[in-house]
Amino acid sequence: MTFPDDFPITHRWPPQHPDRLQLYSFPTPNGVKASIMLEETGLPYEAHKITLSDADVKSAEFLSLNPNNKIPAIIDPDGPGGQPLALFESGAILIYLGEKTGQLLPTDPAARYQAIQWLMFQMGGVGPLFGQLGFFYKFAGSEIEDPRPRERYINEARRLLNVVETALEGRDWIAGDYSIADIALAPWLRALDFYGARDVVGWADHPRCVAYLDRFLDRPAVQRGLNIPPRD
Ligand SMILES: N[C@@H](CCC(=O)N[C@@H](CS)C(=O)NCC(=O)O)C(=O)O
Repeated sequence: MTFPDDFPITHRWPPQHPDRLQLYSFPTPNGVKASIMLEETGLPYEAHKITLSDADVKSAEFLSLNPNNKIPAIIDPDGPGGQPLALFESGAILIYLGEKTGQLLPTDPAARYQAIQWLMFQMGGVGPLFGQLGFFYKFAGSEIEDPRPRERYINEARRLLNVVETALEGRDWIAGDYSIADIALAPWLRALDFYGARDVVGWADHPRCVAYLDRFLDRPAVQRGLNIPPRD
């Protein structure tokens, strides 16, 4: 496989710098994980805006990269063995970039598995559950009369927030040192504000989570990554 010739996504989103890592994304809580990680590591990359409209994420060109029609996705023209590597799923992208750059993924085995553990906690718990909370509390699902789905996701979000609050006792970052686990988790804590759901999950009663998110948002690379690619 050669890049860009063997990658149909480039027909619609052509690279200006084919030697650089290509990011296909939109600044949502999942999308910014990849852009923040790229900003933190300093790896040269080129960002392409893929909106969440069907015309983009369900286009044949994007599906050729991610058959699951979701951002973010990347192509590294200089992947393992010098071959191009295409990758989707933000957790896999974070692990890959951590390993490629030797940054933000500890090399000590115990610390490494702690970081991966919290990354998985976000991928399998916080992300899907908070996402459903957003749907049932703010978006189309908020019009559904049956209160049970809404209550279910509010209660689960509260429970998950308590888990994070407890885990942050005596530490600045979720797995000890700043890592890919924080880049996965903190954007989802931030999303509670976007969903207008802070009060309903008792955000202010979680002072360690509040301080943790402030600490994350204070990082210059995070501020840059939150707006890549620009929405407009
Ligand atoms: N598990 C995936 C989830 C990605 C995801 O849900 N992306 C959303 C935006 S935050 C998306 O692309 N939605 C478009 C769609 O579902 O049509 C990951 O972590 O990469």
